[in-house]
Amino acid sequence: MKYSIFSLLRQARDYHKNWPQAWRSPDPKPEYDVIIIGGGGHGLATAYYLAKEHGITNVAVLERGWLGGGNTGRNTTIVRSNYLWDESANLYEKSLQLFEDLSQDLNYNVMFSSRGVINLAHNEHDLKELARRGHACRLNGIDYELVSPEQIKEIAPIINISKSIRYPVLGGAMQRRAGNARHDAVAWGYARRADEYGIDIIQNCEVTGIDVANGKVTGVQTTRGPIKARKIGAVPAGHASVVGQMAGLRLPIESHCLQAMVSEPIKPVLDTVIMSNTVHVYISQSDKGELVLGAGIDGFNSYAQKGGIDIIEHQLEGLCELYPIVKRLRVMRTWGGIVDICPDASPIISKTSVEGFYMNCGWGTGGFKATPGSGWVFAYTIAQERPHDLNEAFDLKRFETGLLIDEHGAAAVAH
Ligand code: FAD
Ligand code: PYC
Repeated sequence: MKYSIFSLLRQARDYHKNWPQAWRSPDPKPEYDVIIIGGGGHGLATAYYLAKEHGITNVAVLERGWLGGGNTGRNTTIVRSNYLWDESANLYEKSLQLFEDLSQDLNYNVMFSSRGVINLAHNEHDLKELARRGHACRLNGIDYELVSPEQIKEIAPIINISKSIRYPVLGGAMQRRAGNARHDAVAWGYARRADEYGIDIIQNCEVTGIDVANGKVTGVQTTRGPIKARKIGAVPAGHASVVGQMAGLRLPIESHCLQAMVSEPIKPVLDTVIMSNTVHVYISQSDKGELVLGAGIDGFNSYAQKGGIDIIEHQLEGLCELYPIVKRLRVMRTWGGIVDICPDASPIISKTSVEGFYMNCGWGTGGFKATPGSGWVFAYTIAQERPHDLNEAFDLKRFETGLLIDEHGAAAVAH
């Protein structure tokens, strides 16, 4: 749909009356080829790639709330692929490459901005870890270069590189192709294109049970009645253990709250993203001018989208020291989302012991950047009934074989 400037002004005057819906709001059909549980970015991307790459369109996405109301709409929008191990580097790099063309592919502006992401080093260990990760990334063809404190100051003048602060900046590493994308636009873009393929996106429809007969899925129980399905892909970030249990699975996942906050909007002062594992803080500036300020996870397990004030206090202490400008700003709002974390800080994208039941979860604090890649490989896995090379290592079996993919260092916020 194209709008002229006059029609946009007319719509504004008329309070956006009569705008066409970006996607339909259908009632559930009695039966689908594939049901996707979870209408976050990953679930919607999976539905889109099922249709686009595999021609499977008799699909429903069931969302218990509203699209993007989970972690999709709560994250701090950082996109990068600077992971340590080959398996992760390849998967996150596929995702970054999909992000680079996503606005064109979806015909929807997801506002991907490759403004660069810098990881800070505050001690000798950090410097060595970043050097090692830089080498590993470059061996995988991923850009990630070491930068000095002076170079960082030139890129981001608001940073304090004094040697006398508690955690001085000794250096860092930068992925220049990394950056941000607009989180809700990613969900809406996938939803709109999935809808155009005829996929049913059904909001306010919670899955309350998974029907299994003779070791095979047959459908789901929902707050809008039972629905039959040949295959079910569960992408319920924050509630993976709960949904897994409905199919009799016990997953190696812990759920924690992860908090973030934004300041009042100010003029442009920062056009990159800076993260610090050691101090548990990160910062970027949104298009609206707000400083987006992140923290580490809350230590206790929880399903409440609300965290402890001590984390925010700790986060602000670190931020004020590293970026003194923050002291003069008002905080506009804080929020939390529930992140599901595996013991190796890597996701699960896998077939399960129940035939026809597939799980995509455990993205922890870092799944937004993976949205396109995750949807792409999960659609392949569901359609072909086997993993793609890119997600084979992320199978549930790794918790039996011990072939874990330890990405705690790359996960960016502490767990
Ligand atoms: P969600 O959007 O949470 O989608 C899952 C959906 O499943 C939800 O909408 C939920 O309602 C639905 N659901 C659950 N159970 C059921 C059920 N029984 N029936 C029906 N529907 C159900 N990652 C990054 O890469 N970069 C970042 O900068 C970043 N920052 C973050 C900051 C914060 C504060 C938080 C909380 C997370 C951050 N993340 C980041 C992580 C990222 O947000 C998640 O890993 C990612 O969004 C998870 O995938 P999703 O988008 O599909 O999840
Ligand atoms: O994975 O880059 C990331 C991230 C940043 C903040 C939370 N997660």
